[in-house]
Order: sequence, then C-alpha cells, then structure tokens
Amino acid sequence: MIDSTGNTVSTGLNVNSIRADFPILQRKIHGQNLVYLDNAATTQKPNQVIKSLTDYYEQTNANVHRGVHTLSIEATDGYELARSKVADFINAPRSEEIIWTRNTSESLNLVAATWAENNVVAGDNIVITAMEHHSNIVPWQQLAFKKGAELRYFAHNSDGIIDLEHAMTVIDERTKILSVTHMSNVLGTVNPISELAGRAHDVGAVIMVDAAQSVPHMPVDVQDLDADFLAFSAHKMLGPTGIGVLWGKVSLLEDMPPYMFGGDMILEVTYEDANWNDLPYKFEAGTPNIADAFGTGAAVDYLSRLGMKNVWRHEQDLTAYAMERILSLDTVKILGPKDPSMRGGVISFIHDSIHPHDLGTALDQQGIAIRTGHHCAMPLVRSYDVVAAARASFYIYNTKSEVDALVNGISETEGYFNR
Ligand code: C6P
Repeated sequence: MIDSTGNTVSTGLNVNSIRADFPILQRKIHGQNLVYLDNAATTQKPNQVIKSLTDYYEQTNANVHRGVHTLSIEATDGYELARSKVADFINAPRSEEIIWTRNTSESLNLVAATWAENNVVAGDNIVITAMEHHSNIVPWQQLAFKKGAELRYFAHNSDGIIDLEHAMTVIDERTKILSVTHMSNVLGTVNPISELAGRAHDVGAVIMVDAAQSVPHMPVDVQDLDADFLAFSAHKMLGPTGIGVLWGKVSLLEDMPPYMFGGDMILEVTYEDANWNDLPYKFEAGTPNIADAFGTGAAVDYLSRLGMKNVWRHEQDLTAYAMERILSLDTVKILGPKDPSMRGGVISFIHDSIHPHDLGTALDQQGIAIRTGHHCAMPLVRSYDVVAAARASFYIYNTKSEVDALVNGISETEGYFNR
C-alpha cells in the first residue's frame, strides 16, 4: 500500500526517508527528475556509504595486516569487521569463509580456476542453467575445453521456470559442479537452490550459487540454501564498485590452491619455495581493496537496518504493480514468470514495434534510466528470438509513481514513433 506521499507503508520501508539518503536521486537528467530503474546493473549509493569512504580516507587510511602503528591497526580492524558483517548478513558459519574479490565475476572465476581446476577431469561434467549471465557460463566453458569435460545445461520453460525433473536427470554421477544463478538478471526467476543442492550432494557434486541478483534483494542464508560456494558484488547492494565476495565452505576452501600469488597470501617464503597463509588470506594476494571493504560494511549496515524481508516485500509489491501496468499497454511482452510472486524486481520486456535501444534512448530523454541490450546473457536473450530486450529493475528507493513514469514514458515514445 502506498500513502499519499508515495511511501510504501505495508512493506515496512519508509521510501521517502530512504530517498533522502541518496544524493544522486536529486539529479535532473535532460531537465527531468531522475527515475533510476537500472538497479540490476548497479545500485545508487546512500550518504552513509559515501561517508564511510571519505571517513576512511580522511581518518584511517593505511595498509592492513602489515603495521604496528595505530592507523594500520584501525584499518585492519575495520577491514575485518566488514568481513564479519558480510558473514552475518548471509549467515556464514565463519568469517574466514568470506573472501574479498573484485566482483561476482572474479568469485566465479576463482572457483573455476582453483576448486574446479583441481577436481574436474576428462569425462566429468559441469552443469549450469540456460539462463546464466556470461560470468557464469564462460569460465565453465573454458574449463570444460581445457579438461575435456562436458558443459551441460538444464532447461526452463517459456515462462523462465526451471524444469526440475530435467535438472535431476542432467545432474548425474559424473557431475562435479553445479553452478546456478539464484535469481536471473533477465527473467527475474528465483531458482530452487536447496532442491538443486540436494541433488548435487546426492551425486557427490558441489553447488556454486551466483547470488549477484539475490543477496542485494532478499534474505539469503547460505546454510539454509545448503550451498557450497556463493558469489555476489557490493556495487549491486548499495556498496562501492571494485569489491565482491566469494563465500565457500571452510572444508572446500582449505583444500583449494591459491588463485593469485603475492604479499599477504603466504606464510613463509624462501628462495626456493613458499607456503600459504590461513583462510581467508590465502585468496587475498597483495594490498586489498580496504576502503571499499569499509564501504561494503556500511552498505550491509544500511540494508540490515531496513531488514531484508522488508526489502524483498517492497520489491515484490513494486514488481506486481509494474507488471500489471506494463502489460496494460498491450504492445509489450514481458519475459520470465507471469506470476510476480515467483520473481524478483527485474522486468525485461520487448515492445512489438520499438527497438529496445530506441526505447531506452527515448526514455532517457525523459529522465528514465533503464538497461537495454542482451544484459550479458546473450544465449538466453537469443533463445527468445530477439537480440535485445529493455529492462527495468527496482530497488529500495523506487516508487509506484516511478513505475507510472516508466509506463507513461513508453506510451509517449509510442506516440512519437507512430507519428
Ligand atoms: N549483471 C546486469 O546489468 P559483476 O559484473 O561481476 O559485478 O556481476 C556479474 C553478474 C553475474 N551474475 C549475474 C546474475 C549478474 O546479474 C551479474 C551482473 C549486470 O545484469 C551487469 S552485466
């Protein structure tokens, strides 16, 4: 329910007060109020996150794990505190299971280049869905080529719902790893990770979850999911760019070789050889992204204060409203589940006569930011017999009046093209 000022009251978020935390939402684009609907690509940053970065550089800046001086100790404490906040946020049993990476893509590559490199042999198979982002396809393709392994896909129906029966048969005794998106960045589908994890574990495989689109938007509990590895990016959850997370079970991480070599990831180096530091440092070679870890901690604090259940409810509410409004146009087809309760706040759509890039450009003239293109999921988008789609994606600061602006913007664009 929305009150007279545009607040979503029933979902527990005070959207007006949230919006006041985001300076960029005051911007005008081509003289219009910014309507930012490209949150699946990256989210905007609240003052609290921006301030944590300036505070860090103004008050704390020093290298971590290296100094005995006050600044270095404070930087180390803050860097490790952020790690433990992230661990709590996804209910990881131990903070040393949180590895800082650059982003989801690097987290996925890390597992392909270390765990899978060590465990996949010729004749094995790697299983993914047909709705993956390129970052969860290409590393596995390359590994399969290198190892003589097979890359298998399991199907989904035309509504973007996974065919679990098919998945159960595609995953077999030669499956070593299953790597699945928790929520599709194109279809919005939320996939049944625990069921897939059960099947993976039954055949002795591990399951990696691409949580780039889920951790920012819904409560995610790695233990409930029964996952083995999970990857996400801070920039999609109010945090800075350039930092991401790999979570892995300690027993798996312990057995994996390092991904990169250098300072901080070693215990001892001689002229002849070296051995590796304890977790998580074994995977964090060189000076890490300290400032952005502070920023990620601030982003986690912000989301935790709102409550992830409330965040999810707000987005579901907005998604249901947006689907109804967009479909009322009759000129637009929405990809993904028809039932809004089966999806997150990502709506990809195709107009029957306006190319997505033209639509995106026309909407930008009205201050509305959406994404257009293949959304880094080329095989999936092409499977719908198109090369591009338009996509609106929501976050905590979006309102129903912004959805109205989008729908009016599409109508206006239709008027312009049909003139
Ligand atoms: N999707 C989008 O507009 P990085 O770029 O490493 O932070 O995240 C990669 C990634 C992996 N998996 C999924 C499901 C994703 O959605 C993304 C990023 C953005 O849809 C940018 S392409």
